[in-house]
Amino acid sequence: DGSTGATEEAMSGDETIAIGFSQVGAESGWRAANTKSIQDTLTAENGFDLSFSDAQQKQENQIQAIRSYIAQGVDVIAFSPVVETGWDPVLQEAKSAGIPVILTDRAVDSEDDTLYESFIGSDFVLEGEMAGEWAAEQYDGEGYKVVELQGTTGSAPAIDRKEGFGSAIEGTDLEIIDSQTGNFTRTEGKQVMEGFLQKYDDIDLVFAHNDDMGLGAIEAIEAAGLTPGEDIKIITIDAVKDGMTALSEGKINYIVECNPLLGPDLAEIAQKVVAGEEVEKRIVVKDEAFDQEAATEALPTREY
Ligand code: GYE
Repeated sequence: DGSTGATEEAMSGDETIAIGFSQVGAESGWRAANTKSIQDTLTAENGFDLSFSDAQQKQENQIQAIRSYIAQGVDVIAFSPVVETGWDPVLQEAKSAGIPVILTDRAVDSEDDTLYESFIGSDFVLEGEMAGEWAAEQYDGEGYKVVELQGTTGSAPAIDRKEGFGSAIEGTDLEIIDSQTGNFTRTEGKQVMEGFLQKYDDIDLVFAHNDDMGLGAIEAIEAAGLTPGEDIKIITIDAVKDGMTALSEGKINYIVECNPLLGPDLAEIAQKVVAGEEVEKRIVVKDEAFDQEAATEALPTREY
């Protein structure tokens, strides 16, 4: 009857979770897929009222967004920190306001782990190690020169992927002859690779911290009259559609996956946190790796 319906409506109204999400930016295909996953999951239909903001890869914009979510009095704040350090003051403000914080994708470097409830994301060190192990297998007995395109300086994936790769090739004949940031974008990846190609004529392999920078490197290599995937091998991380397409065409040689579909885990953890339930402090997303054949097979059903 009518009154029951009204009660149900009032109840579901009460349960709507106001969530503020501060995204890193729109720097890559991975980021676009991550944003879509979050926006498609944190919907009114699923009981969320989402405020979303894009920080354009600037920490000050993220701090400002988090402060405005605190002022709005949302039920929960989630964000993907562009860099690792410098978050304690604003996280302390959220804590004082009684608003729980969930980290997605990237970690913060803080000694106080009571400043957030949970961190959902991939193990970037492991991704770097997987990339390094594959690179080490490419060694042809003649010394092997590697250039590295790093992600955004100070970001968790750039720090951890560099570390993982470095430790996996330690003690091998692979040598990282140069390493610079391309800020996770195609444009900067291309620019940095152009510089490397002018400086060195003996590059064997490019390790790019994401697909987009690898795709930029392909453009630079082709413009220099070389064949990507043959004259210079390329390994990247992410496995988004454009990267997987280049892999299936043989322009990239190997990709370690980083799953961007974090929306469903975030929704679940946010519901639990708001309901006062215990949640796991660290939720590790599992990743695979692809060679040309596996990419060709996976592409038709790939979601992102
Ligand atoms: O690899 C890159 C994006 O934080 C895991 O950020 C993410 C990284 C991803 O720009 O493409």
